[in-house]
Amino acid sequence: MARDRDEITNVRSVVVQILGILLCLLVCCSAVFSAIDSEAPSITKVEPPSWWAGLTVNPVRLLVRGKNLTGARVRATQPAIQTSDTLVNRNGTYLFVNVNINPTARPGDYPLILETARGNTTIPFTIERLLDPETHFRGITADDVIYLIMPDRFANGDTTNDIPKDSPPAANDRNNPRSYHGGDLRGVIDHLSYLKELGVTALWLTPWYDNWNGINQCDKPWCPNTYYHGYHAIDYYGVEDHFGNLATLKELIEKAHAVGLKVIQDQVANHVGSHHPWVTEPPLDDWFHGTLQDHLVEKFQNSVLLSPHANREEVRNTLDGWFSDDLPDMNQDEPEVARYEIQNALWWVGTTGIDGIRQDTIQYIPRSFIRDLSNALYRQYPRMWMVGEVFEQDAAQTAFFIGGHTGWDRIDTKLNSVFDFPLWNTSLLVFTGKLPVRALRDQLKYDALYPDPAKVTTLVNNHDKPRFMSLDGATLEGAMMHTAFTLSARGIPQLYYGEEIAMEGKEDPDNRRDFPGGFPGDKQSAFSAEGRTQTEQRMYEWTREWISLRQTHSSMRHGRLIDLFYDDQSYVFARQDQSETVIVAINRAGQEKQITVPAGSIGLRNGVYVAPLIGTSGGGRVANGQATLTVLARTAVAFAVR
Ligand SMILES: [Ca+2]
Ligand SMILES: [Ca+2]
Ligand SMILES: [Ca+2]
Repeated sequence: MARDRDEITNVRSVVVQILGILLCLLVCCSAVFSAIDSEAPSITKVEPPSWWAGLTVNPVRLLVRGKNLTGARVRATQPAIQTSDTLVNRNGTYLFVNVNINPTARPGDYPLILETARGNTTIPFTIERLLDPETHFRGITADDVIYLIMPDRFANGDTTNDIPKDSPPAANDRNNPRSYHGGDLRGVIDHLSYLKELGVTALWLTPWYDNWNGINQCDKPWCPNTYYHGYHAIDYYGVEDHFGNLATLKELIEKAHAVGLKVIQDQVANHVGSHHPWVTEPPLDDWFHGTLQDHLVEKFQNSVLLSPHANREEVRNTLDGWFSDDLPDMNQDEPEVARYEIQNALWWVGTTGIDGIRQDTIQYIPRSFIRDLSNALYRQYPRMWMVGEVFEQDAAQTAFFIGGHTGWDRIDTKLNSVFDFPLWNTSLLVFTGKLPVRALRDQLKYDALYPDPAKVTTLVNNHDKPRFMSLDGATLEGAMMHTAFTLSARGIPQLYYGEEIAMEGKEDPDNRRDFPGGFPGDKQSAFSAEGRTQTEQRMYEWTREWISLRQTHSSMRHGRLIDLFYDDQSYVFARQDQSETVIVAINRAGQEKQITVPAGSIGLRNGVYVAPLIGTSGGGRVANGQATLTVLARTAVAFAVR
């Protein structure tokens, strides 16, 4: 028995040993297989995901994000496209490849095959149908009146997107002015008729790029906060999930176009958000100016960008520094970055059919890149329009950045328009009683600096500054004169949502309150006359009338601006084109004023009658080359010749 037991024990131990070896083999082999598996290439993002046949930019250069891309080759699966010039970054996490598209290629799917020694994978890529250039990409002119909307704060048309899956409740709290409030693209679609009725012709939406859904906690006064405003992109090709998706965006643009409203996209080529995946894994070492650990911090010494005498260090700080130490600054001097951003701009235009671009913080982008971007846009879309945010009170600086002339650096940015912050600021000061009214004329004389002052974009206000009604010294009459002046001066006027109902709001984010009536549970709706208070209705009607006046008088859109009279309390100017003359008179004084203007100097014959088009002020007959106009207290009047 003992021997038997020993034999059994021996047999058992042999079996156990064999099983052990088998198990070991199995474990080792699966480890080897999984090692091969984990080293196979995989991709998570393709930018751009689509392009067009016959475009001026061909080949298009794809940026592919993934893993294990070292040594990758990329080949096309159909003869209509060819690939070339593959470049993979040091970590094998990003691959660049040119895709040359035969101009006769038909729209459809054109997947590419990516191969390495460890395996292969597919890069999805499609060729899209071109949108009709007659009804898209139409550009913006002085015939337009722009209306700025912050989608999160205008109207909530779809409550199902209010809290995305990965977004904590605190990030979506209407009680926190720095949280998402639920407004979206559907909300804009739902209120197109309101905008149409007001008379505006173009909508500028603050950025719709996908932003981070989380909430920042910090010990600064601006925390907790979110990126509801859209200026901190984590995906240059994505639509913010709080706002909708690409299909909703396309629907908005098509529906806006159908009722005669153009759409302007807010693009941010200067920087991305701090949560962008590039921040920890940049596609190239010089993708940004500096790295998360080591970068310049923007000191906002903006005038060094204008001065030919600035030293290199202060210029680099302003151009390359990270905003608030937080926003990774794109390096457009790296050709791959420049190409990526130009394609991105063209992709949004081609994909959605937008009519214009507002370029954020444009002065912190190299001027040579502004020029290259402008050229690429107009080469493909000749009517396309871009306005740059050069947030300066010095007209020399805003004029330096507009296109149509060459700066001391021998660069013409080709930029269509810049916001006229100098005139806006003067107007705010005048109509809150801090400057004499003649300051308007004194500011306008610097139009000498612009190649074509009619191309600047004038603004009533925007989302970065307190609303008129919350300024020190503000009155409803002041707001009305400010709006009338902005809508009748040269340039392309831009309104800001809520100013037309005299909304209040101090510094950001108070100036971004929800539009009344746009959100579930709102007790009052300013979208209809019945819902507006008396003050709101008065401001709304006034704004609508001045827009209408502008739309029905070509001289107010395209005419020369001619000074007729200016003193501490009043300013009178003509807008005149070949077909007509409109005279605009502003009287800030607390009493009615008789103002005599040199009507003969602008070609008005003796005997004609200058009659008010708006308001109840009195006109006058031209005699001896003069006309005496009666302007009531604290108002603006437009007169035409009868
Ligand atoms: Ca919503
Ligand atoms: Ca998001
Ligand atoms: Ca920059």
